[in-house]
Amino acid sequence: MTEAANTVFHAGTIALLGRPNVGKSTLLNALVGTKLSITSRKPQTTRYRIQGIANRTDAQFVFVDTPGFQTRFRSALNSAMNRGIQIAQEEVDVLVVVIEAGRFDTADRDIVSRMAKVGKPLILAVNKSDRIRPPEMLPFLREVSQAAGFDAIVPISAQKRKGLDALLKAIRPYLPAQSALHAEDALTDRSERFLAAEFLREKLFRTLGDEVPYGVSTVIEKFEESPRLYRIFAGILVDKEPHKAIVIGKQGEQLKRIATAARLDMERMFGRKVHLEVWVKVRHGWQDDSEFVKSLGYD
Ligand SMILES: Nc1nc2c(ncn2[C@@H]2O[C@H](COP(=O)(O)OP(=O)(O)OP(=O)(O)O)[C@@H](O)[C@H]2O)c(=O)[nH]1
Ligand SMILES: [Mg+2]
Repeated sequence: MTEAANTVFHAGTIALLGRPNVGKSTLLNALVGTKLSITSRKPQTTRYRIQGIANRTDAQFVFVDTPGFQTRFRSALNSAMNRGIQIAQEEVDVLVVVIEAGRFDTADRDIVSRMAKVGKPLILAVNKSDRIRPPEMLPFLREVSQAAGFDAIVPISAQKRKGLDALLKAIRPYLPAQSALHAEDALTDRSERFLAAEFLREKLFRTLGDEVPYGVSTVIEKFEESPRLYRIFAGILVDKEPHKAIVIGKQGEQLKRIATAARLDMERMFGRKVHLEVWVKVRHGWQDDSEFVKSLGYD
C-alpha cells in the first residue's frame, strides 16, 4: 500500500454484539477511553443501545454497544432489548461479535451463525484473553474459526486494554472511506440525562444481590443545569414492595452509598459538581408494561 492510500480517512459504525457478560460494555469504554456504558459482573446489565466514538488520526469508529441477547424469559423489557439489538445490526457497517476466551457455548454459536447471515463484515473479538493460559489460545482460536467465515479474529482483553489497536486495525478497512461522522469532541449519542440514569442503575446492579437489580429501573425526573452545578432528581423504580426496603437499607445507608457512588461518576463525566436526590418507588410489573418500557428510551 502506498503512503497516500494509507492516509485515506475511514469512518463508520460498528455494533458490539454477543451473549450477556462477555465484556461488550467494558470493551466500548476501553475503546473510547471514557466510561460511558455501564458494566457489572451480572449478566444483562446493558439494556439500551449506546454509541461510543473513538477517534484516531486515520479513522473515526462509532461503536454501538448492545444488550446481551435475551433468551431467559419474555417480557416487554426483553422484547425491547432484542429489538435494540436488531436495530443496531441493521444500522451498522461492521459486526463485531464478542466472546470469552476458552468458552464457546451454544449461545455464542447461535449468535455467530445469526450474524453470519446478516451479510456484513463480521469480526470476532475473543475477549478476556487474560483469563486463559497462553498455550490454550491458539487451539481455541482454531476451534472458533470453524464456526463462520470471519473477516478477522482478534484476541483482546478489554479489562487490561490489550489487543485494542489490533481490533481497530482489523475493523478499519471495512469502514467506508469518508470524512468523520461526528465532531471530534463528541463521545456518544446519548444525553447527560440518560448517562445520569444509567450511572445510578450501575450502582444498583453492582451493590444489590442477584434478584433485585433485574426489577429495577432508574428515571431522571428533573435535571437542572447551571455552569458550575447540576441538580439531578432521580427515581429508582422497583417492581416489588419488599425490594424497596432492600434498596434503602438500614437507616437509609445502602441508598446513601449507592447515591454517593453514582454522584461521583456523574461529577467525573460532567466535569462539575452534582447535587443528587434519589427516591425509591414501587411500580408493580413495569417490565411487562410496554408503554412504560417505551418511555424509558429504548428505540
Ligand atoms: N478478566 C476479564 N474480565 C473482563 C474483561 N472484560 C470485561 N470483563 C468483566 O466481565 C464482566 C462483564 O462485563 P460487561 O462489560 O458488563 O459485559 P457485557 O457483555 O456488556 O454484559 P451485558 O451488558 O450484561 O450483556 C465484568 O465483571 C467485567 O469487569 C476482560 O478483558 N478480562
Ligand atoms: Mg453491557
